[in-house]
Amino acid sequence: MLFKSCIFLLYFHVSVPVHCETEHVGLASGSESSDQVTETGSSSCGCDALKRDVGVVVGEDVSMHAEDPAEKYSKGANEEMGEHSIEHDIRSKLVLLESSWFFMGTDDPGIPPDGEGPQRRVWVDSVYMEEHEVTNQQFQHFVNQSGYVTEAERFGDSFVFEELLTEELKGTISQAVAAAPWWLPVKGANWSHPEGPGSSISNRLDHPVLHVSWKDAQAYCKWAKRRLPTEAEWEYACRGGLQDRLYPWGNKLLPRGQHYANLWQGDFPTENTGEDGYINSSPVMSFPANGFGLYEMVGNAWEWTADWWTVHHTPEEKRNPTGPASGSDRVKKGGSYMCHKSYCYRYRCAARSQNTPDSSASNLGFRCVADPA
Ligand SMILES: *[C@@H]1O[C@H](CO)[C@@H](O)[C@H](O)[C@H]1NC(C)=O
Ligand SMILES: *[C@@H]1O[C@H](CO)[C@@H](O)[C@H](O)[C@H]1NC(C)=O
Ligand SMILES: [Ca+2]
Ligand SMILES: [Ca+2]
Repeated sequence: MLFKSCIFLLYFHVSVPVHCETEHVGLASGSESSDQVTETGSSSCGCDALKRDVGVVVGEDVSMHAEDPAEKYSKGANEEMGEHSIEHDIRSKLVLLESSWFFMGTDDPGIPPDGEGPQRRVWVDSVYMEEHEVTNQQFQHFVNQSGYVTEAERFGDSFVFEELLTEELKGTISQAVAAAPWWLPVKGANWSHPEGPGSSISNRLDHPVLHVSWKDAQAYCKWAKRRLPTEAEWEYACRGGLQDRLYPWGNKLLPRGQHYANLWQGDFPTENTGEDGYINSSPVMSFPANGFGLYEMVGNAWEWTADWWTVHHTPEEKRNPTGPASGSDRVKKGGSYMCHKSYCYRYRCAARSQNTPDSSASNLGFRCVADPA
């Protein structure tokens, strides 16, 4: 049985389309390993008429550590960037991504209404990318130095996945998102208290910072003398030098039976087996790096990009595209630890989703890039 939900969150007086996802209930057994999904149905938010029939690539199809990623770190760039009077530099190491053409998007979209296609030739200039998602500790360093207050802190709440909350806390929350009851607006949830009052990040300083809005991410990157990646830069980075592959490591979700990303195993949203080792976020660099030496490009935390959201893309080749000049939502990429194929097949490099810039949630973070000096 298939059905679909498009979720609109009421964030103050703004109606925020947070998810527009296909529910696929009653997966045939073995479908998880077949890498095939066919989605049909309709809804009110433009995500109707989903059809998909992706061929499976079998066999070992892994391209990781093609060469030692460490060779790609630019010592020079990392040191140079460190000069900007940021003492005790705990910003992420940067990995050099050489300028190149690559194929962005796909002609075989997993979720067509998301604007994953068409596949198009895109040039990106050389850029340095942080090797992992910005961590709680790094964000804490930024807050300590700058006194920055995040939007979730100013608003007084943020969205938390209900399975992470105690029954006691859940009992105090009446408002929920109709079509996505697993998202609860929790008063006092913020980056340093990810599940609200009583929770803390003290035992997850090396996890991605969460509950940060697009503006918060911008502020961190600016402070770090860096910036958010464009969607094109992010996708080029995700692909790790591979062409036409679903994931940063190839086409097979579980090469040699191994997990290459922190995703969801089990029946969403009620059963999370944590087969990959984590039911929540994981420490950064817990899973193998891609061919460029970048970690968790898919899974763990969704990552904000600089671009405004649109689902319309020209098939013509472009150089350093930056997305539309304006919009209401920003693009996020990579999926999160909450993504399961049955409802959020978005842990692919071509996949994309969006949120209003002031949105924050317990599965959304970011990383920055730096331009060559
Ligand atoms: C930030 O400040 C707090 C309180 O002084 C301190 O406990 C924490 O270690 C600091 N974090 C970083 C990353 O400097
Ligand atoms: C962050 O959340 C904690 C716990 O709910 C709360 O006590 C604190 O005031 C919040 N931070 C800010 C700056 O609002
Ligand atoms: Ca997991
Ligand atoms: Ca990620």
